[in-house]
Amino acid sequence: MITLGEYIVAKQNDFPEATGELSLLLSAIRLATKVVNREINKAGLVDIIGTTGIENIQGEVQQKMDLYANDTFKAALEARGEVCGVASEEEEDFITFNGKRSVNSKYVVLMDPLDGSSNIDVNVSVGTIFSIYRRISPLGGPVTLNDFLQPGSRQVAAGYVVYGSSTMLVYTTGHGVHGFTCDPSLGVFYLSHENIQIPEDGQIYSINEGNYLKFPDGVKKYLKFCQEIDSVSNRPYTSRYIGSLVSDFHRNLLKGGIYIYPSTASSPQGKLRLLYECNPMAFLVEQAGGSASDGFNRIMELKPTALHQRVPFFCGSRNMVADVQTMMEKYSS
Ligand code: P6P
Repeated sequence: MITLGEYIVAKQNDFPEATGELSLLLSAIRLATKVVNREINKAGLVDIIGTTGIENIQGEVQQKMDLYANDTFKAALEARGEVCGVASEEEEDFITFNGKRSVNSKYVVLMDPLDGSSNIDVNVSVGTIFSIYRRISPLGGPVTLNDFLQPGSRQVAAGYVVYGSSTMLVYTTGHGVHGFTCDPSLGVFYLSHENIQIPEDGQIYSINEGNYLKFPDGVKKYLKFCQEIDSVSNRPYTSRYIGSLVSDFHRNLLKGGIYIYPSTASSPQGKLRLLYECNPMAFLVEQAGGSASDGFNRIMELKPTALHQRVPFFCGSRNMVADVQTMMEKYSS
């Protein structure tokens, strides 16, 4: 039984050039995860569920837990001094850390501190998503927006925490995808899923079919393909949609499947954010042997133009993403 901390250090020792800063950064995320996990597990008993009545930059009402998680991750990242700046779904602009160590650190973090938080009130699992880059501005100088607007292919690390029936942290530093499960009696994350690989074919599709009439024709064609009866290709597939990206992604990562949040007539760029939802999930799924696209292009090759930009998202088993991309190209109006 190896702990997350032991694993991070062991993997760091595999790379002589590693300075340990990324290891300390990942440890800061580990600490914040434990604090947030504790609060989520007692949500409903204390006055921490429900909404703040405040809208975030997205125009979505902030949940009390959104702000708690955001503040907890920011504090943990600032305290460790390994990060010079953070961008968050809950912050309109990026945050600069001005501590002595922070200004000379080489990493920036982008995060969705609590994705799917509206599910907390009804005890449905939620998650944290993070993405780590090396800054491109000079060490010691001011953090700039361009430090955050890097294509996903330049990520140094990415991961998520799923606060579900058990709490798991899953991350990659570009050398495979590894999952750690929290032992609540000790508050320790133990390695439970080393080198996760997503099946190249799956039988699960995850999409909000309530928006069917607003979907592009290529998505409509793909959904009908999923529902056809064909024993050779194990169709009809199974529809599973929790309404929590991290939970749907995690299940599909382990079992095979595809998650789709496409553009719709009312949301031409879809709903999910490129920088702190799609890019980290794309890094993880590619490291696990899957793929992630906007329906036409590889997600991690998109050049970001704004912190909170949205992008259509097709992510999961390689052959399933290829199938829907073929239909998107064939039927794109
Ligand atoms: P809809 C949660 O708000 C989220 O960002 C993802 O976690 C989830 O997959 C999606 O939105 C659900 O959106 O429009 O289907 O309710």
